[in-house]
Amino acid sequence: MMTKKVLITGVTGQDGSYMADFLLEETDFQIFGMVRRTSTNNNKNITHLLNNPRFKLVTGDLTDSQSIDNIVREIQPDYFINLAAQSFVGASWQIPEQTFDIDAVGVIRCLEAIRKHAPNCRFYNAGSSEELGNVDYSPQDEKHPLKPRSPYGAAKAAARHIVKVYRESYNLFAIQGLLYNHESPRRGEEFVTRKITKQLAQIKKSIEENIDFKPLQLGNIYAKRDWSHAKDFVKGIWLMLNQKKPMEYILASGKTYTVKDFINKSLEFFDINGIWIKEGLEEKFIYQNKILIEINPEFYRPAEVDLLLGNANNAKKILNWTPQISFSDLVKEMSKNDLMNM
Ligand code: NAP
Ligand code: G4F
Repeated sequence: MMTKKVLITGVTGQDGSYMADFLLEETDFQIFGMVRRTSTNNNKNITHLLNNPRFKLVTGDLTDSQSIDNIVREIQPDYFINLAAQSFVGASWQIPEQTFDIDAVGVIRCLEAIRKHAPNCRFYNAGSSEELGNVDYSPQDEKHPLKPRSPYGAAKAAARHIVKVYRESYNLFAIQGLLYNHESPRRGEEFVTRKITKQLAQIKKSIEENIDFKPLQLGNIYAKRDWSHAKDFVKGIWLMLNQKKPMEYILASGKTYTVKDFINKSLEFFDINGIWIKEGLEEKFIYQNKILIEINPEFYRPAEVDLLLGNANNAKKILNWTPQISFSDLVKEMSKNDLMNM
């Protein structure tokens, strides 16, 4: 029997790199990781895979239909896992057109290539709880209406519709999971969780060495998110791709925490016992008479998603999927990793 082939886009990112690790460990499939051309090396999340004979890099870009078309035609993948995106919500107001081009039109480019060259290929697109945005109820389930609040959320919502249209028009196995926030030591450094653990690790080291440091500056620390570990989610994506019928599910922990809860958990790991003072833009965290954390309105968004809390009961019941890593362990792992790499 021919070895199955999996194409993963976004392989240099958090989820793409964990997906490649997972499939190399759990299957004997050949993995193709798509990377885009960059002027400097961007492979830190996949360095450990580069000599693996079952892992091969291919060059393409979601904004370039010819590259996607050529890759699908040449590889003829059995699975196409699209984890590439302009994934930072905050930046999507500055680069709305590029965000839509990559996160929505890019999905059409993938679907067209599959339709023409590999119609039996199973396609997964990375959907997001940001599509739900200004939520009507909590916890949110798969029936919740799409109410995006950011150009990023709107692009992912458009992608969800086009995936459904291609599924129904051409009978493709094409799905878009609806995933709540998931993090790890491989998380990009501008996302709030990694920004917190990385900068608090730096502050901890500065305190120990008695040198000056800049306070950690944040925006809305009362936004609530349903955070999990990315390793748990790549397993859920793979289960979704291997069902009999192309059904779409929510993956979430079912618990929600404020950004401030995340900060407090990380401070606990670093053993920094200070106090929070004042409110609103004046709110600060003080330790030994020094400001460690302060609010900077620059990090507020033009429109905020105040609360996300997912109901993953369908994924639990039908896919037998449950997240294994708790919020507390996630924060500890990220904080420890950043301290060790200081
Ligand atoms: P990430 O770490 O930011 O990775 C994004 C990946 O996309 C990177 O490998 C990046 O390549 C690649 N990429 C960006 N633009 C591209 C383009 N034009 N062509 C080809 N590749 C491109 O994101 P992540 O956290 O792993 O998220 C994976 C997917 O899940 C994304 O679609 C994201 O929107 C979605 N999602 C994430 C979460 C979450 O909480 N993590 C939740 C819901 C949905 P470079 O390295 O070259 O920049
Ligand atoms: O870490 P964030 O930037 O993630 P956000 O916006 O929730 O988006 C992430 O999760 C989505 C799933 O729901 C994904 F689709 C998306 O790709 C991405 O992975 O911000 C989390 C919260 C927001 O409410 C933000 O306003 O933290 C708040 N926040 C407060 N201060 C901050 C900051 N966010 C960032 N990035 N930086 C701050 O200084």
